[in-house]
Amino acid sequence: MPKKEAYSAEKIQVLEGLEPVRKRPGMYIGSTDTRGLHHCVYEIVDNAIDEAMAGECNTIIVILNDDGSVSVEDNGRGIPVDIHPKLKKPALEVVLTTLHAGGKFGGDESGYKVSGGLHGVGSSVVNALSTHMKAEVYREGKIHVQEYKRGITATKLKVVGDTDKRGTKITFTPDPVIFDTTQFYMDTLMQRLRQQAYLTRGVTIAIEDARETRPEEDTKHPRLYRFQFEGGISAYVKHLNESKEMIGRPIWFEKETKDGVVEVAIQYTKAFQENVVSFANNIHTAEGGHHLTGFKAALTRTINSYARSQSILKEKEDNLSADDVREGLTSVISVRLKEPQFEGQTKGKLGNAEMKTAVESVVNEKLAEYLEEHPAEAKEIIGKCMLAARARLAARAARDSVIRKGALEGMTLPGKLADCSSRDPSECELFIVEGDSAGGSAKQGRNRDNQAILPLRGKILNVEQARLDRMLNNNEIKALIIAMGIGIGEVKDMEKLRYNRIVIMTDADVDGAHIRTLLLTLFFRYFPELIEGGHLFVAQPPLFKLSKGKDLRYAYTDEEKAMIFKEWGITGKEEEEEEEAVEESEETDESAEETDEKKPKKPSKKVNEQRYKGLGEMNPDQLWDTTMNPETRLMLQVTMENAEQADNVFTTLMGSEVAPRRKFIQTHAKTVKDLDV
Ligand code: TSJ
Repeated sequence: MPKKEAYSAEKIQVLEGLEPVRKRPGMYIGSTDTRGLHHCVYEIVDNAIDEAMAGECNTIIVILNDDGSVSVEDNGRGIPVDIHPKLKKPALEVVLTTLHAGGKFGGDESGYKVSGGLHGVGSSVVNALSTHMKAEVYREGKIHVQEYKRGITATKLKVVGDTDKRGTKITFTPDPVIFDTTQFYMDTLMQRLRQQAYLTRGVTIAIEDARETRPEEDTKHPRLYRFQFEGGISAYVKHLNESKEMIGRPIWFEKETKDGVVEVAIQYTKAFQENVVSFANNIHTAEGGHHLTGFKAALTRTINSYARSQSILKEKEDNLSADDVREGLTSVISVRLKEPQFEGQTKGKLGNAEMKTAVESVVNEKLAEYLEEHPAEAKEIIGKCMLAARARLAARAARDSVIRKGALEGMTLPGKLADCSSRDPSECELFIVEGDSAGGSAKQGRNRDNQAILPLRGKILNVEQARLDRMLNNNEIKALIIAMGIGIGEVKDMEKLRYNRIVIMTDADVDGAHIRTLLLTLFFRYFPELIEGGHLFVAQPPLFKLSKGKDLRYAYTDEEKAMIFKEWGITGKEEEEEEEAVEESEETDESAEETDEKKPKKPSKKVNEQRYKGLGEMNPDQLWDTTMNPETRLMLQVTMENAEQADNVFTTLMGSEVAPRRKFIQTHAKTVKDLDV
């Protein structure tokens, strides 16, 4: 076959190779929403991380460019540029224009440890979904450049100069025809990059925001972040436990088995929550899998056999259960294997059965060794597990008494409930309101026909102090369950739901966020049907009341406040002065607010700002206008994903600098549904 023809034949094959990606992008990157968009960055970064895991680079930088493109650069060997013997094209071009070509071109099966091609096969997919991609390879003293448009080679591979650098730089511009949005968020990217930095000990991963105009959410971030953790997953565990009382230092071990490398870091805390995070080839396995099963089995076995060998656990006593030995435990399990199989609904479950044995044997051996060598710490850990066992038995007895058939039956509606007059569930709403004073405002401000109010005192519901199952015994929670009408456990009956919408309404502060998480967790564990049925909502009260003369406005975020001020022609400096003036007036004349509301204000161009510190500060009319009136309110519908996140302790995988509320709102902002249209 003449050479030229062979080349064009290849070319057609490649074109066919990427065409399905543009036709059905969701099949390749999961979705074309903001998640899919960010996924593109991860796909590219994964390639650089593979290079780092091969021990060939130590720095990766991600840059959000001002023109909407993203650059990812490493200081590795540089993607090979020599001509691929079969395809007769530069290896670089094959990698970026052929489906599933990533890492495979070397034909190198040298193993999981170097991990070339473990993942990151998606670089061509990203190329196909980019209006433009540019690859720069610094290799053997030369700068090699090639460009592509929508996955199609646009320029021949060229040498454009000399360099003493080594590495690969990929710059791509996501195609707005494919993606619903092409706006990148630092928060989202940082979260993942930080996680990857923990998983690849010692490697520096930096991100720079070089955009002139950033999304509002990002303006509070510095423009440059650098993640580097010498402690690897031990540092990760420490980070996850930052706010908790820890028992000893993180225990860390790593071992290579015939099936792959197993790395585990664990640390007990005095808290009750369990937080086990697992990864396979740096990919978060949210649904667990065999590696996790192996870990749990080994943990239970090793702790029990140590406790018995030391006679801490007496002969006649039962073994500690798997739940007991995981209470208060934080751990990160990271395995690397040759051919990972991801299963489950969200492909977040490791399907390789051999990893159970691999992890199990490593943890059995290394943990036993550790306990033997650290008897004081071991004693404290066992003590904690025994405490959990005792609490479990007590809690089960208590819960059984609540859940037992009929326990809630015959109980009258709680006295604290201000019910609505309608008995048609389809139009009824139940507001769960934090605090009695806010409850009072809500009762006065509501539409009595179809809105019921149940005030809850949040303070007594501290999830760190009380186990969730014990919470069911709490009178506040009992009142809620009775009010909803559906019962619990075996006697649960969704047909009896008394309100079509159940709305959690808490203060916009840390305590409020805490109570909200707790309620979400409760709903997630015991009433998932309510969430699945779309019955659960979170109210969004405003943060500020702003007025200028007669113009009264509410702002739900700091950014919105700034925008309203801007609209009113107030520059930053003036605004500051005004704020000071306002603060003074707030302190000296607190009742001015109320009277102002009722009488028309005197014409004044004075700008007034009130920051709501809690729902209780709002008078009934304000609460109605801003938060409860179906015509004007903003409510977020809770999805199972949201609730599960709350359940997983939403600080997981997040930096401590991000306030819980902020994170919560962000994750929800994407699922806002306009409920009342
Ligand atoms: F694939 C990609 F374009 F998305 C991409 C690849 C993006 C980025 C930011 C980096 C990389 C990448 C690939 N960095 N380093 C490498 N290394 C190799 O491709 C490579 C180099 C040399 C050898 C060898 O055996 O000599 C093998 C490989 C896999």
